[in-house]
Amino acid sequence: MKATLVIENIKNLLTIRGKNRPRKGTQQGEAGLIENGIVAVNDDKIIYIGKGALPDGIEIDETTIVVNAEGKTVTPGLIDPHTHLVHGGSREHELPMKLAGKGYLEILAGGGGIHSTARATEKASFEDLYKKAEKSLNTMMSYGVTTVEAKSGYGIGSFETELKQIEVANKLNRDHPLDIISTFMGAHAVPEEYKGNSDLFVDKLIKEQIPYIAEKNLAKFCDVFCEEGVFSVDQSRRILNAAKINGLIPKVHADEIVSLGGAELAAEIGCISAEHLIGASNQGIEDMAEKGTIAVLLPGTSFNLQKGTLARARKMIEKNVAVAISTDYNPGSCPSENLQLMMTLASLTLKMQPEEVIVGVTINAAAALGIEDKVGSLEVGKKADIAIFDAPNLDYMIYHFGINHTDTVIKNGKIVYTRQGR
Ligand code: IZC
Ligand code: ZN
Repeated sequence: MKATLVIENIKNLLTIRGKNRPRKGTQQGEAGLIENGIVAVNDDKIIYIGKGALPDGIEIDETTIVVNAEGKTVTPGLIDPHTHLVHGGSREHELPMKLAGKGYLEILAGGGGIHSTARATEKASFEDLYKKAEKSLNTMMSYGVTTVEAKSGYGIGSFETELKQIEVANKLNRDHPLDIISTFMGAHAVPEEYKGNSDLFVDKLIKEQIPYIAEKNLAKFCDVFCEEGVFSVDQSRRILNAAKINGLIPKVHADEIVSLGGAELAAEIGCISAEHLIGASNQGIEDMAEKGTIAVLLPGTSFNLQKGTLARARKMIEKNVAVAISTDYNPGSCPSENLQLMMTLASLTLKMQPEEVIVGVTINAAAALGIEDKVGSLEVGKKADIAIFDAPNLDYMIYHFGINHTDTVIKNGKIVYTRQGR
């Protein structure tokens, strides 16, 4: 078979090969390293992966693109499974308040936070939102990311704004080289007019909005901000059950700030993943392990909230919960698109070993999005989504932090990003 693209002389090739399923326990640390590796691609698929030179039967000709990865590290394209990609405005005005001791939930309760982004998102035109999100996607791509999840949730009290956000994400999925997977998060904050009467808003979500999103096939997942003063565990249960009935796959922002029993709820509902989990209880972790709920941890958010609280990644790995890592890119609690930085934070603050981290941003992140059979590892037949980093090994990439190590990004077998001056 003819190769359209070959990456050769790869010092450290992290394949993450193995079964297409989330890695738990000791398997979380199995990154499938091949030294002096080579990868061949035909069109958008991987046709060979191994050591040294190409075998007979894989042909190259003058049209084949050959990339020399001498001294570099190659991984599957990174996957960011939790972002609030599409939004208007920014919230740097919260920084001085935060430094003066005002908490995230306090700012939200005062009509700021998510509400302030909702106002900016409502005002922004489709084109404005598209351009801003496109810029963020380009930044993510430059950090080696090839697939991104994008949540709605800034149309608080305006379903029209929710639809605008989702349509921007879905149009970017069609137009931009990266894959963008949409999540409906209508339950992100309680609209002003429903304050004190939030059950009525939950009714509206269940009876009108979720069925509409599902029927028009606008999103794959449905998420809820289950948090003190936002949506209670009971309300989240109702919303996520409605999502399931309508064919949307449930996810939940669980135990991010206050320990409410969100992890237990995620397991009870059969959510594909539970996100944040900073305050997840022992029981919640056990329940998630039993049900196979993936933990999506967001160490950049813990860093940015500066509360000194962290998700218990080691406990989760020990208990056989598959752990994924994400940016949580959003204008409030984590205004950063840099997944490489989150990899370092996962390692240094959550005490995850580099192999556990790379699994967390590849196959486990893919599994949190239900796409582990197509991406998240480098195997014959899988999509040729590949990142080349200018780092001699994985440990170096995580240890030398705060810079961008990306050399080249390949999406669907095509080079979509090359570092300037390479
Ligand atoms: O805009 O603050 N946690 N939702 C739940 C967010 C963070 C996004 C935001
Ligand atoms: Zn989030």
